[in-house]
Amino acid sequence: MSKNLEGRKAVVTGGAQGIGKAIAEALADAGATVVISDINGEGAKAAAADIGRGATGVTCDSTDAAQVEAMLEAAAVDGAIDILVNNASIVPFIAWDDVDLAHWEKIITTNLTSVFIASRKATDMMRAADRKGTILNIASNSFYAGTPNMAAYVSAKGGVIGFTRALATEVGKYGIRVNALTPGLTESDGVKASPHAEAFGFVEMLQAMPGKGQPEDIAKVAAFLVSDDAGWMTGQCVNVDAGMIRL
Ligand code: NAD
Ligand code: 4PL
Repeated sequence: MSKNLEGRKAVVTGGAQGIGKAIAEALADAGATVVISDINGEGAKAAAADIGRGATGVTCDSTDAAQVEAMLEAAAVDGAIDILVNNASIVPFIAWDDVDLAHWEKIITTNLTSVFIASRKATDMMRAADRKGTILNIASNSFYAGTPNMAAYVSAKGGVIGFTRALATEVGKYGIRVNALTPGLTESDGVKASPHAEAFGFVEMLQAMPGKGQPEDIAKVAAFLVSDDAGWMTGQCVNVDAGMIRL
């Protein structure tokens, strides 16, 4: 991996484990200084220690605007960060008959409103500091597939893709890029510990290529999208799922 993120300051939300941790590691490999922000602060600190290379971990609930604003202020170098990866999410497995308003609101808040909160603050800071930063939002290919047992989640991820397109339009004039990435089913810590783990056989059948998606498979594409090599890409949603969905 080339050191194409040398000198960049990055924040990865929900990076204590799973795909977020792999993204944090890939950005650090590419030379970025990474802040892992997670509601699980102990996990964030442990992940940062694992990754090394100046990575740090902080406790931050992505749904709490005051916490997110303070976290981004603390992470800023000369007034802004360079890279924000909105990865923190709840990945529920819930039968449609059990989806009530409380579940719906919790998932929309955690998986969609959190993306607005961090993006609002990060782009305001980038503009004030005249920084051509970039945001990457982690959505899901379940938006395309309408995957069962996660109706609120699928809806939130669709919102994330819509917001990615809208925000790219709003901040493009400042040189700020905003993209999304849709992983397919991936063997993250969260998925391994959930009923989703039982879906790999079925999902592999739908993929063009065999195999279980790994956090590193997602992280490599994430590192590209936040690099200058993707400098002419914004408002895009890149699907990374061994060809399960062929857009
Ligand atoms: P995971 O459950 O392994 O990790 C999620 C992390 O987010 C955890 O460390 C958790 O503490 C943190 N988090 C949850 N709520 C938070 C909050 N309010 N504030 C801060 N941090 C919070 O998840 P994963 O499987 O690695 O998923 C990472 C991302 O990838 C998510 O956006 C998920 O929707 C997406 N995704 C995952 C898969 C998959 O199959 N694993 C597929 C498509 C998309
Ligand atoms: C295809 O985002 O995209 C299960 C669990 N299966 O979280 C996901 C697929 C899951 C997905 C996802």
